[in-house]
Amino acid sequence: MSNHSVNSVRLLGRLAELGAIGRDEDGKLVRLAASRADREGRDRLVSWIKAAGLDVVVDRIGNIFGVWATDGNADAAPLMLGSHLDTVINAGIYDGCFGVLSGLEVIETLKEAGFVPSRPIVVAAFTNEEGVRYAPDMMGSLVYAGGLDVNVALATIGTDGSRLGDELRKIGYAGDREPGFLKPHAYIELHIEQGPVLEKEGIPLGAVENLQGISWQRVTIEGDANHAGTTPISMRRDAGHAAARVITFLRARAKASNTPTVATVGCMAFEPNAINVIPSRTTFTVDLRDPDEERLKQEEAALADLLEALSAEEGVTISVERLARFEPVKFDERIVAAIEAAAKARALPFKRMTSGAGHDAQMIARIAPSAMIFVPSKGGISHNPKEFSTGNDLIAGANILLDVVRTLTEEE
Ligand code: HGY
Ligand code: MN
Ligand code: MN
Repeated sequence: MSNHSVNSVRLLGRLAELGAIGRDEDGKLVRLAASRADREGRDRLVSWIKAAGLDVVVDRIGNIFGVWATDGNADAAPLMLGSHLDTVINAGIYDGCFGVLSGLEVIETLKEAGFVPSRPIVVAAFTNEEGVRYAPDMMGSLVYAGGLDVNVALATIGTDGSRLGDELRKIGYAGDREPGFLKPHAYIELHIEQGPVLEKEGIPLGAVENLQGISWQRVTIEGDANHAGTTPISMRRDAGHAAARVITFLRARAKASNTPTVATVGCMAFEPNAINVIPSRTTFTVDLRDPDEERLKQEEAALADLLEALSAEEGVTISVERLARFEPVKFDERIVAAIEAAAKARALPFKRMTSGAGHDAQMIARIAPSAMIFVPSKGGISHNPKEFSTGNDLIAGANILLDVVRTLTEEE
């Protein structure tokens, strides 16, 4: 099997084609969940799934499934592949799309080779993996895995004040199937690493054995607007300065930790946001991550302690809203071993690794044995238009997925 290959022209061509969908007036790639641009990307995927002769199913949270079942295997639990099509703001073209398109490509390659799997093979595109417009991230797969009620998810209000359920209906992807309608036999997600490890070590493939914990919070600091010129420092209730102390505190702690702990303040808004007015309010997000649950809890506690001290020292009022909280996840040893075996069979160097990014696989792991395959990211860059992976690495990763899928669906 290890000499069989996916159709690299088709796969790389579709990646480029999908990457051209959802460009804004400045040419930036922005396909936020349930947006018009997201619909265009979804429609293109559905056209490819239909052309491949698969059944298309959409569930109530808008997850899209391409189902390849035969008369002989339709009753068996399916092997599920997939990832997501939605992107961050000013994104690269590989994050998520590579996993969905490779899943479809593997199915088409196996169909064209006359392979008859022992069970259905399904490719999934999960809704709102990025969580940029609607929190939490990995929402569609979280709902699918039963970790969030679908009606609660549909009622989520986005950063633009929109309601997810309304937006899914507007783009024609408010499906009727109940999320979780297919319980996978196993789930495998092929994804770009989005980090520097594989490239730095010159290794073309990652067998991902675990994924770090994620904590998302929104912090609001209320102070007093006042004149920038006349208000003595000692009399200020400066929400902007208090926010700045949070950012520097989080960076200093993560840097000093000598552990994989990371902390990011990605969004921030000042009010009234005027050059000569002391900010009366700041609203910002805090993204904390760590592969170790106890350490992640310590980081959250340290932040809570700082916010308490800040409100006393700076005379401000601070409130915190939890946006997402996912514990670290360990993937299925049997599937990770199958990924390693497939790499060995192709004499492809590989290494076991932890995922720093969140992925749909961490949610589907709640209902089925799951694992991930990584390919190198140039410069470790992602969530950035400079995101890039070479055609060779992409195809090598897709061929490992092909081999593992075949191994897991050969007549048992
Ligand atoms: O946040 C993440 O790690 C993923 O990109 N949603
Ligand atoms: Mn992703
Ligand atoms: Mn992402």
